[in-house]
Amino acid sequence: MAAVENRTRSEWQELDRDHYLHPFTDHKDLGKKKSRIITRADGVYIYDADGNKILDGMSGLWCVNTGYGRDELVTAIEKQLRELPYYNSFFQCAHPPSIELSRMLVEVTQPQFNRVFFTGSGSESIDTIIRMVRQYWQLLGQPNRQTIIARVNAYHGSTVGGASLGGMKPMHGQGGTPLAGIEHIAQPYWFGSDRKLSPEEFGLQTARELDKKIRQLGAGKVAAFVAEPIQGAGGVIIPPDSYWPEIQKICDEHGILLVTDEVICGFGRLGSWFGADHFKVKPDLMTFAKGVTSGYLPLGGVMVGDRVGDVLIDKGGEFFHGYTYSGHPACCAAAIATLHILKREKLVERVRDDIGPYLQKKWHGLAEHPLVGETRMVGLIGALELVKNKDPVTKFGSDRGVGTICRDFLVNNGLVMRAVGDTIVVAPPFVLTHAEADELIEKAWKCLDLTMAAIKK
Ligand code: PXG
Repeated sequence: MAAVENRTRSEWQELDRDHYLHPFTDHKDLGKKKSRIITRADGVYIYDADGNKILDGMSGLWCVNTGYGRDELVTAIEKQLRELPYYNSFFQCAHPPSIELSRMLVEVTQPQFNRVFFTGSGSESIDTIIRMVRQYWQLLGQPNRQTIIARVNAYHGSTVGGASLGGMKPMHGQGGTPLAGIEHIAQPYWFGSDRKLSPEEFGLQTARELDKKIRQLGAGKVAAFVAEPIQGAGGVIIPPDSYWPEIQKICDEHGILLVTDEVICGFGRLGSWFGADHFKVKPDLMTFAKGVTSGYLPLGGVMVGDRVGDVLIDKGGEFFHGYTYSGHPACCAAAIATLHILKREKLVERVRDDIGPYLQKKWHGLAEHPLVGETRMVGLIGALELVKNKDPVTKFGSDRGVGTICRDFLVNNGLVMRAVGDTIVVAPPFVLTHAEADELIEKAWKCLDLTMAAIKK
């Protein structure tokens, strides 16, 4: 075996196959196909061990929002590592980066948010939510309010709490999840319905499932409703405009806490600082991760609104919860630098007013392709639906794996997008130029053609 710096692609692949267990992966299958080894990245491009240049239409995994190769982030992290690489925030300690980041997060979030709890990931943030909302009602003398309502096909992470709250059926079959006291209602996926209702009617109908579920369980039993503003991993499900206002109304009527999971939508993805801002709802709590550091280092957290924060602090005593890496100084330094970049380069505004609308227009042009049944996009997060027939809409059988065929053509032609069943999703970095957007669309069109030819065979 060659020294690390001289290893060939196939040597890396063999070591990978023998020793590395990947997340969400069928290893028998991977052993046959072998991993694509990514060795470096710059701007919106990643490069593999064979030197192929690939446009990263997924920002890593919905996170490298300010793009690769940012010296400013590396310098900020390095400076912090030299000064104070680690210290904890337990036992009455704190350090400048975690305090400064808290202040900055309060500044970019809605006025009810004055406090933040740091974690290391989106999943840990969701676990924090589960414990925090249940503790809140306990402290208010309503210990029966413990049930949390989430949605079918939601993704909230992979810890026991995250897998339970998420609505991914295959995950629930493994490892004893879901936890007790978690309920799921339908998702606002209009294209996935029989489309007999208008999107607006369908949005109202699915939102009212929350009301129905609360009444069925008994309002005194329900602690919170948790949802992604736009479902990401579930296939970029953009709810009809009628959906979120109705959800807010129902939460208010029953007095239950509203939690938005902003792990993907937060920090500008929709062209607003948070998904809640875009949909004009007022959450009591928000989870975040990913884009807060542009993915350069792992950091997550929970924005705690005053309704919950005041009770936890005034009545709560010690909240027996926290992680070794809560508020890790280097991760906080990465987040501070990311926020400075987002503000200085006005990237949130750029997604809203410039590259967002530019890519959206071209993306909707893909709807002309015979294989595309629907296109949708908000800010820089979008999806297209591959269908067998457009009118009337007929889907491929899930056994045909058309989405995966298309995804493979895309990657082999220099563009990363993800397949969620037969839905192709996209979420490029905010620094995507117009020329790079053109390249993305050209490659997408070409691979739709290749997919069509392949499935006709
Ligand atoms: N909430 C949401 C909304 C997410 O998208 C998590 C929580 C969990 O975050 P961590 O940091 O614990 O992974 C996520 C993560 C995919 C994919 O295939 C999406 C995620 C993670 C892995 C894969 O789209 N989202």
